[in-house]
Amino acid sequence: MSAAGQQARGRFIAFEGGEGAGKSTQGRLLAEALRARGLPVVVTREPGGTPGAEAIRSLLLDPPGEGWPPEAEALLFAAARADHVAHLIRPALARGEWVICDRFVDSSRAYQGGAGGLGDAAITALHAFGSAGLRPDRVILLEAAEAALGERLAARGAEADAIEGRPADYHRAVAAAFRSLAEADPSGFARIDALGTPEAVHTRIIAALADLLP
Ligand code: Z5A
Repeated sequence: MSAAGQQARGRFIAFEGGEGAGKSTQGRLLAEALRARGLPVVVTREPGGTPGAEAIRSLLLDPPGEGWPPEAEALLFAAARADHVAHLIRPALARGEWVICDRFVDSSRAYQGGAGGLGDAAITALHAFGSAGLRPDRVILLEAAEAALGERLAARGAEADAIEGRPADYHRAVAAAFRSLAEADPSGFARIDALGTPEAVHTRIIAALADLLP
């Protein structure tokens, strides 16, 4: 509680990057580090994080029928996010908790808006309507060369979902879109080299969050 007796708003950190960049691993390590400092932490993910959004996740990653047209896909991501923001993220922030989210709206901007060709204006308009334009306090963008991430994913050996299974050109366009989003907003994004041991990457992330840490 602040001196005025008001609960301070928590911090909202989103992890972004291509598949296999280490977002889940680094989200877990960050949560452990914050809890060790006595901070309350919620770890969540997109698409998903609430029962409604997890139901939409299944529709997106294992689509029934012939797959979603790009506009429907963007609407489903925005609908899942609206539920997640309303039922989990905003309440946790209002309680003064730190929210660590594996992907958020910048994934929609990079995948559906950039690689999918819908454009940034359409995605930000959906986000303004669905989630009142909520932005993370900082986006941690994990970046690495395509070949290095490919080796990681091959070692993990999991089956690709409907979006992971798209061609290499699509994933290259996603990486380029993330780069331009970060270049356009250098104080909102921290670009982190995702290569090295998980502990080495974690150290870089803590340094990139130093100004937000109590
Ligand atoms: N998507 C979208 O299109 N639009 C949106 O708005 C949103 C999402 C929100 C979600 O899939 C898909 O939805 C995703 C984008 C799209 N598709 N793609 N591509 P997901 O959540 O199931 O998948 P993901 O976000 O791509 O996560 P991932 O593949 O699990 O990757 P990750 O979380 O970044 O990595 P990880 O699980 O922490 O690590 C991957 C492997 O590497 C694992 O075996 C680790 O043990 C290993 N690892 C991690 N760190 C290291 C280091 N430092 N060294 C070596 N090995 C490591």
